[in-house]
Amino acid sequence: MTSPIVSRRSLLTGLTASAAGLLSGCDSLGRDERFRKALFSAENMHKWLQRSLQGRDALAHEFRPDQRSPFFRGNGTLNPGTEDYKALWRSKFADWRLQVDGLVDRPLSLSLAQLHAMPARVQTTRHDCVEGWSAIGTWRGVPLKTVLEAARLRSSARYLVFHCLDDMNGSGGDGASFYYESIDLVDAFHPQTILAYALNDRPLDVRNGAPLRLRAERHLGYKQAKYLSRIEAVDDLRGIGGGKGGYWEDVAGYEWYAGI
Ligand SMILES: Nc1nc2c(c(=O)[nH]1)N[C@H]1C(S)=C(S)[C@@H](COP(=O)(O)O)O[C@H]1N2
Ligand SMILES: [Mo]
Repeated sequence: MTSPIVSRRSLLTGLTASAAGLLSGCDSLGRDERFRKALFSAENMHKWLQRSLQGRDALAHEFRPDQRSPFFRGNGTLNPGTEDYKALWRSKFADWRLQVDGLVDRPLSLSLAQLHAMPARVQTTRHDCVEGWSAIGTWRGVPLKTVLEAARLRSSARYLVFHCLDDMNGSGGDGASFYYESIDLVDAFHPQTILAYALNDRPLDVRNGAPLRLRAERHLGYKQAKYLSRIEAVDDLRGIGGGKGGYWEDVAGYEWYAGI
C-alpha cells in the first residue's frame, strides 16, 4: 500500500519521472508533430508542474548579503555601445527615461530620480544562466507592480514587454534588432519582480544593465532584460519582434517560460 501522505518532493519526483517516461515511451507518437505539440510540450508541462506544486506566488530563495558572489559577471551585451547610449551614459543617465505604455490608462515617462523616489525592494538572489554559470547578488529596485499601478494597467493587458537599448545586430539601422523580453501578469505582479537600478549597493554597472534592468527572480538569466527603455503592455505577443516573446526565443528557440 502506498501511503496517502505524499511529500511534495516525492510527488514532484514521481510526476517528473512519469512525464519523462511518457516522453521516452512514446517515440512513434512523438514523431507526429501535431500530437507532440499538443500533449508533450515540455514548456507546458514545466509551467504546469511549477505552478501547481509551488503556487504562483512562491518566492525564489533569498540569500544573506555575505553569501554574495565576489564578482557578478556580465553576459550577453556588456555595453550597448550605440551613440544614443553613449550620450545617456555621459549625462549619468539624467536624460534617460523609462516609457510605460501600451494597454495602460496613464502612460508614464519616468526618470531615474523618479524611480529612486519610489518605495524600493532589496533582494539577494541567485542568477542562473543557461550557459552554465550562476551568481548571487543583491538587487535594489522598484517593484514592477508599483509602476503598473501608477500607469493604471488596463484589464485587457496580458503581458509586459521589456524593450532594451542594445541592438543585437549592432547595426542600429534598418536591420536593428533590439533585445527584448516579456512576462505574463502572474510574474509581473510577483513580489520579487523589480526594476533594479542597483547591484550590491552600487548603481548598476554598464556591464549589468545600467541604468535599469528587470529582475524576475523565478526565471532564468535571459529573462532578466538589461538596459531598459520601455515597458509595453500588450494582450498578445505575436505582434512583437519575431512573435515568440523574446530575443532568444525568436532567434534560438529558447523557451518563453523560463521558470526556475
Ligand atoms: N538587454 C539585454 N539583456 C540581457 C541580455 C542581453 O544580451 N541584452 N543577456 C541576458 C542573459 S543571457 C543573461 S545570463 C543576463 C546576464 O546578466 P549580467 O550581464 O548582469 O550577468 O542578462 C540577460 N539580459
Ligand atoms: Mo544567460
